[in-house]
Amino acid sequence: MYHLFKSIYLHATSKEEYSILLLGLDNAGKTTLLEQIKAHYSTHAHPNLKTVPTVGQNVATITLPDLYLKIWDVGGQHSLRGLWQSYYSSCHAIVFVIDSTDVGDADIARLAAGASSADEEGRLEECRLVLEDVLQNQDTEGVPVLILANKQDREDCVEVVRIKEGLVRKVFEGEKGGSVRDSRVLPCAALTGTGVQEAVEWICSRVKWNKESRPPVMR
Ligand code: G3D
Ligand code: MG
Repeated sequence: MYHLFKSIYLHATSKEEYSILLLGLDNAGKTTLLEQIKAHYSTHAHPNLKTVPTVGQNVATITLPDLYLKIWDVGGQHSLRGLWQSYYSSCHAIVFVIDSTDVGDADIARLAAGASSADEEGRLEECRLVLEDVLQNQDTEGVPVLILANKQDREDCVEVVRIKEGLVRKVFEGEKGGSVRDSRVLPCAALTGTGVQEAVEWICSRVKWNKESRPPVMR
């Protein structure tokens, strides 16, 4: 009887926990985004916006009314990207952060037209290859992917619609786009916090939607 009551109690007091992986090139704004999310969902924290290049990982768990999100910010430098795949099989959603000031509007137009990328100014080609690599990995199959066009507060940013049409759609619909999955492109400015709540809301709805194929951990 004790065990029955204990398991009923534990069931009633526990919540689902989902792991979210923040990916993207170095300097895209992943750590800033994590700090904004932490500040937004706790009552007395101010975001620590003085980020330094991430070596290793930052992790934070935020508490929402009906679930926990455990968010992993793993370094985006080239040398650290090899570590990403060890997180794929246990994550419930991926957030891929793009620096909208470092992909070049003219470069996107060239990519959309199928031209070569020889004279790019930004990191569009690197960003495309890295995103393709994430989508192609079999451990990310079926995982919802949110693409965040970050730094939309800057005047020199490329608009979200251009990133969506010229880069993301091309990658997702290309032969290296991987399996069919839930995906969305949203604008955001991690530094000011604009778009952060919308991003978290999208993630929550999609991990719940996908929970039969990627069940949460109960905490
Ligand atoms: P990373 O973790 O993806 O490597 P960081 O990136 O979060 O460390 O951010 C890299 C730089 O981009 C930081 O500037 C940070 O302030 C800036 N940044 C991040 N998000 C935004 C944004 O939405 N808008 C603007 N304008 N800047 C942003 P520094 O100068 O510290 O290198
Ligand atoms: Mg970082």
